[in-house]
Amino acid sequence: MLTVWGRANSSNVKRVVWCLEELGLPYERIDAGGAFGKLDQPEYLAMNPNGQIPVINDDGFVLWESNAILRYLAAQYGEGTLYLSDPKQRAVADKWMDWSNSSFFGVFKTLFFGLIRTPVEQRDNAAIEAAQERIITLLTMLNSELAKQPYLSGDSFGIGDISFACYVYAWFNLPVERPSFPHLEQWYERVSSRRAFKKVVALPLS
Ligand SMILES: N[C@@H](CCC(=O)N[C@@H](CS)C(=O)NCC(=O)O)C(=O)O
Repeated sequence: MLTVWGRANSSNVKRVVWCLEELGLPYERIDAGGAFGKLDQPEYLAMNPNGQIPVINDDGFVLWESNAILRYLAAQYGEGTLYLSDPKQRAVADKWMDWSNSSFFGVFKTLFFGLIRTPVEQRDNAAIEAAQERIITLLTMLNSELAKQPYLSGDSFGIGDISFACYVYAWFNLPVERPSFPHLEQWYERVSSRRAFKKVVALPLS
């Protein structure tokens, strides 16, 4: 059976588990990271020398980096559904997956870690405000893009949506002011109404 290592409340682990649920694949998830530790243990580092979650082992095939895992799972088990075979259509999802990890999370982490993991007296409020401003600029751009296509994977739901929606869940649950983004909100309504999202993603932030 396929095994996933990583605590349930990590956005990057949620991506992978959500994908497995969408594909209907049996899997076992083993807690690691955060309070569960293990990431510096030799057995763990032998699987992922980068010392982070998630990692999967699919019948002896070990893989880390959450977006690479999504691409593998979707190509191996969801060809034509979660990941399309046409290179141009596939590239649409790929673009948003890369954007979510680089442009978006590169800034969002300041907001998330600042507001959720840092005690009030230790917060860098100027950095948090600057990150909030930049995230609004990025989401304004994304909102315009979602006026042109229903999903980040193109015409239908796919791994581009799974990858980004875990961060958007966090955004909608942070104690920040949120301007109205109608197209983003409609997309979020579509993806968050999925059974697997409710089961895997909708957990308290920590
Ligand atoms: N680019 C990596 C990032 C992995 C990452 O940052 N993982 C975090 C959790 S989301 C981690 O391992 N943190 C240490 C911990 O949870 O103890 C991926 O997408 O898999």
